[in-house]
Amino acid sequence: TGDLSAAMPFNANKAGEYGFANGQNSQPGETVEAPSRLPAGSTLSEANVSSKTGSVAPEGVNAAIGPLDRVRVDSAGQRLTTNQGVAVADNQNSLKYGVRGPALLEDFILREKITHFDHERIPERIVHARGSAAHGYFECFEPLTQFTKAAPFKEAGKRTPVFARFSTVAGERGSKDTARDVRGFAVKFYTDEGNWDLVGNNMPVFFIQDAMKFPDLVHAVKPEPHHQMPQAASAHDTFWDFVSLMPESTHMLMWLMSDRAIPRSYATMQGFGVHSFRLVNDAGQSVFVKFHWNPKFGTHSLCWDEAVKISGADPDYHRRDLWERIESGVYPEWELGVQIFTEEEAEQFSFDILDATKIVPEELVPVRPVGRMVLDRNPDNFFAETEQVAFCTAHIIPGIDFSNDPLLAGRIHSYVDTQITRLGGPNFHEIPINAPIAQVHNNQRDGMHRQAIPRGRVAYEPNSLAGGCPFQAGAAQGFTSVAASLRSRAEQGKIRAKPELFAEHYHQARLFFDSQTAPERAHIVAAFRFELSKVTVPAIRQRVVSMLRNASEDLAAQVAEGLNMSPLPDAMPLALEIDVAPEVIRSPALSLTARPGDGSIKGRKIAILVADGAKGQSATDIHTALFAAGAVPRFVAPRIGAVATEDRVAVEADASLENEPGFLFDAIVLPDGAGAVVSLAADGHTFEAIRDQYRHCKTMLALGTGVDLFELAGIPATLPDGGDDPGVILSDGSPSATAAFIEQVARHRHPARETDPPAV
Ligand code: HDD
Repeated sequence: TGDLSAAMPFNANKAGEYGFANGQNSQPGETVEAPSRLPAGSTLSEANVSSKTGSVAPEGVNAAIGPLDRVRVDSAGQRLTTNQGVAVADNQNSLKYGVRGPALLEDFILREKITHFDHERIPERIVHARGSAAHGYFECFEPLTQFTKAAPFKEAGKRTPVFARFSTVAGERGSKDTARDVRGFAVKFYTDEGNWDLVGNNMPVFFIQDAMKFPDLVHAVKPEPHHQMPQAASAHDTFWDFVSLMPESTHMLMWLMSDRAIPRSYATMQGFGVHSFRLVNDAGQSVFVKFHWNPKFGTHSLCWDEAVKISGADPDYHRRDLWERIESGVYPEWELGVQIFTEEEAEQFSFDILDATKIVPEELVPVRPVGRMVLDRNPDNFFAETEQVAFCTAHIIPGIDFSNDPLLAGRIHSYVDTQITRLGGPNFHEIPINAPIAQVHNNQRDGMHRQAIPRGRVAYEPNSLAGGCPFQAGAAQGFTSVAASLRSRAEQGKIRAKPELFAEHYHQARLFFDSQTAPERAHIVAAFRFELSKVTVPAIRQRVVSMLRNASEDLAAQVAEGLNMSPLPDAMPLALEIDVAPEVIRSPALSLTARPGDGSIKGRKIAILVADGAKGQSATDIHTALFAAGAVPRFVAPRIGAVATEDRVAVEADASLENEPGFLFDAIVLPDGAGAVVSLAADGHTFEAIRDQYRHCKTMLALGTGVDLFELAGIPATLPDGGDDPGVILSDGSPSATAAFIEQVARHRHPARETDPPAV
């Protein structure tokens, strides 16, 4: 089989291993088309037709697919073999001396299998261990060449393949998705000028200002070392001990205690590059930039009670959501926005743009949309792609550069360094998911797991034996660093210290808190109360409240009250004595209510409760209407399977109240039909589902007699202030009632219903 068509894109002797299955291609000279792996109707092409020139990829082509295709394995129709390609006759029994005799050391098949298994696990990421990822593309809206020569921003419509990974920070690899935590938002751009990793979070600021403190922060938030508790939670003494001694964390704590820390899904959270970076144009001129990802489907969060319950019923809630959205074609999408400002402008700001605990308010520098990212393909294999992907802040390309943010400086070192342990050596860039689509040529050689087979005898430069190749690209094509001046900074020499404005810790914490709506502020208060009530050392609680007094007396007083702390501790002494007046004291852009997205209900999960005696037609009608609106409606009954409907219209429940509890859904529909009401009322899960929906401020629709279930569940007829609750809808099955329901689901929540403690 050695002389297969030279056109085959793989080692012809290994056809089966590389996905050309069924043994069809085992005839010499025969060329067999690989079967398409993509679902019918997919707009993606499997062929990697990118010429790597940077031209616009045709619609539907993802240039990253080709390189990955080379290593895809499809065993359909293939014999089982060892890793050396030796066919295995018996995969059930080890080799023994007689059936009851001892196993033999010579059983290389058993030993290879067990040895490989013994080494299946690699070290999990020290932070962001728990994550989920997807493939997609970034599409540029218009050339940004005035500011940057970076490849993704060169032409309108240009598409750059991406791989994006979302994660929690503190929890281990198997921990729940809905912990209160920061979410990682890391994007690898496979540009035609090399890989660019934008390794951000769903919050635009960070806990600390200097990488020197990162190991301390992580040790404080991780499970406590003596008993390894709690998992995936910041609600414990060591975390609050540390942050209360680090007042620079106050701003980040506001974000962490807000609903931002419990996103509804990865598709509905913002992302931020956090640091100030630089954009550099062809002329070598640079500006500062902050990166923002804004989700098309809006920025939406869970509420705490909901997050806690979900973590029990579906610890994979976010992973599943991302997977299912992509499988069902509701592709997660974000707009990339940039805030661009010059060094001169930055010098006038009341805060230091090198300080990662500060935002640049959107009211000060507007966010300019420059492109969009669409995630449209799930990975084939979690380990090979999601686990082995290595994001590194050091991975930048011509046109992007760093700022002097001291947190970023440490990161530039840390990520490459950690991959060497995690992925077993310096060749992690050759793992397919990490390999650039741009060509790689250098004189780096050898190391663990080297894949490339460099030809020739030259591995040095300068050389004459290889004609001087690979040759230096020169400043016109190659990466050059911005000649960043340290203008207006006095010559200080080597120093371990911070710029003066880094010592102002509270203005932006106040800005965040004051810019929230009343329900959002209430959630922040409740989160502080919850977290600090888990802290066992009273002095730590006191210290946090004394710190909060500097940000907001209102917040501090409410938290203290929630903790039965009286009198209030003195405010923590300020680190910065001079008064710097902030430019912006209210930023509506910081409230989730400012980010409804496209106003659609695409991707929302809606439970349509059904039971024997339900009016099947009305349940089916609402199912059809919700599906048409892009939502994910599911029939949920006391038991899965066929429902004996009153009108004999076929309804099949694909979920039960037991396996998909109500809080997993964004909204609920109660069925028409007196029989169904009786059946559902006999199952306590029904009332749990209805009360959770109400408590979590979700939209609820009762069809016809379904309204009786509201009453039986004790759902209040009005809002606490006596007004009508727009999120509780009674329907006669008319299109207008359905439209009203869809409109209210799109609003996500109805917080006017909320009381603390909850009434229902
Ligand atoms: Fe980090 C992983 C984001 C500060 C050191 N970080 C990691 C990931 C994200 C972030 C999204 C997961 C990437 C993936 O999906 O594989 N980290 C941030 C942000 C920070 C930040 C937005 C502040 C602005 N990180 C930070 C500092 C250091 C690190 C200051 C060290 C000095 N981060 C790491 C790491 C990780 C990591 C230890 C763990 C696994 C990995 O890198 O690949 O190197």
